[in-house]
Amino acid sequence: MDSNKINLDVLIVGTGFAGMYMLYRMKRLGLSVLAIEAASDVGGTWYWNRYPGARCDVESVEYSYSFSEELQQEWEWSNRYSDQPEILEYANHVADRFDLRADIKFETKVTSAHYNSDSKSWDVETDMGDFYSARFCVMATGTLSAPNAPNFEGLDTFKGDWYMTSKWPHESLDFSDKKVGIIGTGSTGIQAIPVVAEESKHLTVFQRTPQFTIPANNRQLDSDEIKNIKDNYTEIRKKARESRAGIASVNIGDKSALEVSDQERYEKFSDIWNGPGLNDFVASYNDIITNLKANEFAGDFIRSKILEIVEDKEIAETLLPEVMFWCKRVCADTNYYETYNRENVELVDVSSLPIEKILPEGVQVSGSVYPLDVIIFAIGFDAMTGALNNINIVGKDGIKLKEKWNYGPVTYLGLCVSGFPNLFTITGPGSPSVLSNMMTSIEQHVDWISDFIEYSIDHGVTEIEATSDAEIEWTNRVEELADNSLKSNSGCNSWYLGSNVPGKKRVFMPYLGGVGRYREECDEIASSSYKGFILH
Ligand code: NA7
Repeated sequence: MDSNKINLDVLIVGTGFAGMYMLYRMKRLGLSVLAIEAASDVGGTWYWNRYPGARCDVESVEYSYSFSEELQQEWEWSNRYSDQPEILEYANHVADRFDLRADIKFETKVTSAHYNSDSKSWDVETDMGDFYSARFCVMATGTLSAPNAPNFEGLDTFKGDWYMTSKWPHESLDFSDKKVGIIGTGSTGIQAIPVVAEESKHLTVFQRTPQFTIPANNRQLDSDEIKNIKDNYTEIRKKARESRAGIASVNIGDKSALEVSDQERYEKFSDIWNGPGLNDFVASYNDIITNLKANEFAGDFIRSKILEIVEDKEIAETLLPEVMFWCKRVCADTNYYETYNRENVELVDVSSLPIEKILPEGVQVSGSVYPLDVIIFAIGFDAMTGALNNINIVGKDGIKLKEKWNYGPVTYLGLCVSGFPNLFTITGPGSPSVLSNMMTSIEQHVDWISDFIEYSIDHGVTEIEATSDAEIEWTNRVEELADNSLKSNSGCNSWYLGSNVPGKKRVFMPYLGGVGRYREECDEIASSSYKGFILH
């Protein structure tokens, strides 16, 4: 094995937006670096999730790299929220523009990574039989990249075709003469349902938990708007980096929802519903996500919209979310509730009576069979830890990361783990990650990791490791923030808590303090010669 081993300074796992930027930074440092990617091309999430209607719900001008002024000036987004093909085109453009592909090994999965305490490096193996020894290993494996496989009794007997939204085929599919069923009404299902309804003969939606969704109000960007953004990019990016969610365009209200009249609140919610939409809605008042009453106002407004939009009273009632607003990730949609007014769309409530089994001819719920030619599974991901745990990561003294995280992930800053030296996790659990504009958080993590690697090289440091004390203190802080939030305390289930994966320990995984505050904490640690780390 050793004779075939390739030595590297840095090995990166994954080439979504995190891995691509990490690769760019490492190349600029002149290090020997390789990125390993399971897909046949770059793009991560945007490579895999090609389902109809896939679209970003952070505005494209902000869901884009800021590290290159030339790149942000030359790239032209067509829409306020670009669709998956355009975002993937952007990822490809970046790969070409910065000549990244030469240092990426595609169609290869990293299967294991063992820390070698003698060489102070990571021994990494792939499913293609490659062996690498890398001083630093950077996990850019994504936070929503390990899909939950459909585990329904009888699926193997189904006579039609079935697809997972997260592994959508590359060829186009024609549903025009098909009876299609979609299982799952999270962000993915809510984006896919209106489009599949238009493209299919009949659509049956199997809904377990109704979700809150707010119109995306997507539209084309005009040239004046684009010019204005490009002229002001420096300010926009700065504001995003200092904000709570990593988005500059969100205007956080300075009032409590409790201090205004019902009429004023209704008008404000209506304006946001018809205008900026999702992210501004969450930020409309300063206590929507902290005060139960304020939160109820937001939830009640959306419930009233559902009753107003959906013509059939019974269907409307079935669509009303009972959970707290913002407990699950709030979705952004295009014509979602309106879709239930179509004659070819049927809604099946599988909350109290779950899907029993899949038969050759369709799906059975409570003894009734829904005949289908196609089933689409939009049933979510093993979020934040799934992709990391799918790799056999073994640290010092044979500790396995998966076992260390049996009771929930413990990290220092969501970036490093004690017992796993020279290993970094981009947007890992314990960082703002999925609660923010991923681009803002990815760039911040990559910059911080790159600076740390450069520092260690400049200072002759060969091993860096988070201390156990720093890790415990950080993990407790993440937990405290969660304990003080409605998001983890309202009794609802969400993938943030891991409660969508059977057997997964229920722990609120992301850091809730906001990206601005988080960045300050990371910067302070870096400027104090990396407090909380042991450097050898
Ligand atoms: P989500 O948000 O986890 O949604 C998955 C959906 O699938 C959700 O409605 C689930 O219902 C439903 N589900 C899961 N298992 C079943 C079974 N067995 N039967 C019926 N329904 C089921 O995943 P998404 O892909 O939509 O979104 C993930 C994130 O990706 C999104 O938030 C963005 O950040 C991008 P449940 O709510 O668990 O009752």
